[in-house]
Amino acid sequence: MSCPASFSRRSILAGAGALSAGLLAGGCAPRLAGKFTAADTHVLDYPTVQATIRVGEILARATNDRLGMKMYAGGQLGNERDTLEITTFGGLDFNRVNLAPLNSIEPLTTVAALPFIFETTEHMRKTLDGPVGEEILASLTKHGLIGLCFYDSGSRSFYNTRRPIRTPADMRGLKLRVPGSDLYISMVQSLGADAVPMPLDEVYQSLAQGVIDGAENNWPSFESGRHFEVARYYSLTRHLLAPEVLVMSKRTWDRQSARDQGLIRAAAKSSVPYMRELWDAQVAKSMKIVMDSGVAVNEIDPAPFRKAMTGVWQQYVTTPQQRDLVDRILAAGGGQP
Ligand code: GTR
Repeated sequence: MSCPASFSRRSILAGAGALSAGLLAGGCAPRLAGKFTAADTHVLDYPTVQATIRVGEILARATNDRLGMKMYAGGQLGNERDTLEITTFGGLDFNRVNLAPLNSIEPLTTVAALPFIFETTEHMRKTLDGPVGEEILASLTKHGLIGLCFYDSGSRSFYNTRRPIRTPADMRGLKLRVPGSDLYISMVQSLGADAVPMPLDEVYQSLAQGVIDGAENNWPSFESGRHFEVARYYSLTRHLLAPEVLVMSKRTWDRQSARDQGLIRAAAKSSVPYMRELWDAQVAKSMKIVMDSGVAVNEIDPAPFRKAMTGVWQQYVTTPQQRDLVDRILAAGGGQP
């Protein structure tokens, strides 16, 4: 399987991460016989990476090594938008991404990325483990992706180099990085800040050089990207509990036997509790590293943030199917946001 030439060129032009010359030439991950390829933007010991590797291990065990997986971690194959495109074309088999890059591809994914839609982690887990989650995963099929499972991503909050954020007024004039998603841009703008879409791997440098004042992310990403070394204010808005998602290329999927498809789905599902265990431990570890470094962490009153962001819901929830999902998520959490 090879990637279309036009895609390779685009990846190269986009400077797709730290690809080796060989990978760049082909635009795809090299394949080992019988092994699937997988990509993740995070470093090897990050929970999403470890959980995806676990999927490969389960498959290898179940098939006596007939199936398996080679993981390209740390954004080796490019940022999430690039690797998603590669996955769609079948140049990559598995890809673990955040929902953000999928927002512009599939409107149903925006529902789980609405600010303050999930009350708690339990609410998020319960909803996405059930029919709502399955519907969102299934909506990816028409885009050439098989949605296998959701992984935790904790809650995202704002950090910056300038000041603690206590009310939306404190955000005015700040240049804040967001992932490349219109929804994220609108969220940040609704709070009065300037949104700067940018791949994750450019954030540290941009913070250090003052190109941006801050960003928003969960504890593990704030810590593992070393952003906390530069952005010394972390304000716990917890505006998003949007999950991560593990997808497979539909092209690869269609080549598997029904039995192997069943094994793949089961392996992905069984990696979820493992991921959550790793995730909870990682949040505690990252929180300690950040706190010990002396970052000023503050709680906020979420009410004015929720209020300022209601327009975002109106803007992005536009179809009956989205409204239905929103209603079911809210009902599972006990009512209105
Ligand atoms: C992280 C997430 C990544 C990526 C990143 C970002 O929390 O795990 O997949 O989306 O955020 O902000 O780009």
